[in-house]
Amino acid sequence: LKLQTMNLDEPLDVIPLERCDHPLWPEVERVTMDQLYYARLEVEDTPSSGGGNWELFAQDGQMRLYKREVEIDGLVCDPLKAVHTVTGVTAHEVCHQFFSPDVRFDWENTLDSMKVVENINPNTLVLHQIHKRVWPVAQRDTVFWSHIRKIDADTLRTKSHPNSSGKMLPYNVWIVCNNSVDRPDIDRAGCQRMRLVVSMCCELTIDPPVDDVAQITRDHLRCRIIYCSTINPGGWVPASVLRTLYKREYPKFMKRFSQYCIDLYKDKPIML
Ligand code: 6CM
Repeated sequence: LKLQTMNLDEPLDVIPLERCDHPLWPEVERVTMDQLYYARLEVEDTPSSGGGNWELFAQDGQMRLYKREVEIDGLVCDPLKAVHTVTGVTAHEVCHQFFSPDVRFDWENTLDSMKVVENINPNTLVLHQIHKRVWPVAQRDTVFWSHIRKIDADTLRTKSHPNSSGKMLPYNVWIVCNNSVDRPDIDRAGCQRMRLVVSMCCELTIDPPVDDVAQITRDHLRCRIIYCSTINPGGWVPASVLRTLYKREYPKFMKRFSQYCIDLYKDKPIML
């Protein structure tokens, strides 16, 4: 097991893992890679914000949540970035739980229903979700593709100064990317359709480093979870209702979901 250092702030070249003829595939590739790059930028370095424009709105131990206040056509579409570091789980395990529809209701509590409407390939699904109604606004639904992939350390290459930041290269990185898709054919069931771009990017570090993978125990696993979300509510919602909801629900989600993963895997073999 070779652990190196790299500059995590440089753009990344990532080799596509598989080919697929589905018409959505070029978008899946592009958005997933964009989200990987965006997630791994430190909050101070996000170019679209002019740098350092994130507002820290919640903090608890290792967990930090930031937002930028953005309104489009009068609708709150605040980008959110949540960063948490947990021990005892791998990037693969955390992303697997976030991706897998089979366990969605074990940790997700904003949903009334979820249906897989298309299997693009084993790593890519299209889902229709109906979210719990929030008073006093119309109920929302979403239709989005969801894609999971592993980014090997070898496929993460920097353009220059690979060791300049002195950060340890993760053992591996996994990402799940969810992105809305236009599907007017899917019945809204009386809901207003929201649009979302969501990613969960997980960086696994082996700490302390070991010479042989066989020596790794759960005590060596340090997983940095970076969750990014931008939701367009798609129709009228009072700004204060939405911002209050996000401020309350996102920290709860980050804590609940990460603890769910830790508890689930604590006595199981490690899935690197
Ligand atoms: O990312 C999360 N869950 C994924 C799997 O379900 C998926 C869903 C994203 C939707 C996020 C919606 C957030 C707001 C939900 C409130 C209920 C709707 C009211 C709308 C009023 C306009 O990516 C975890 C989502 C955690 C949310 C706290």
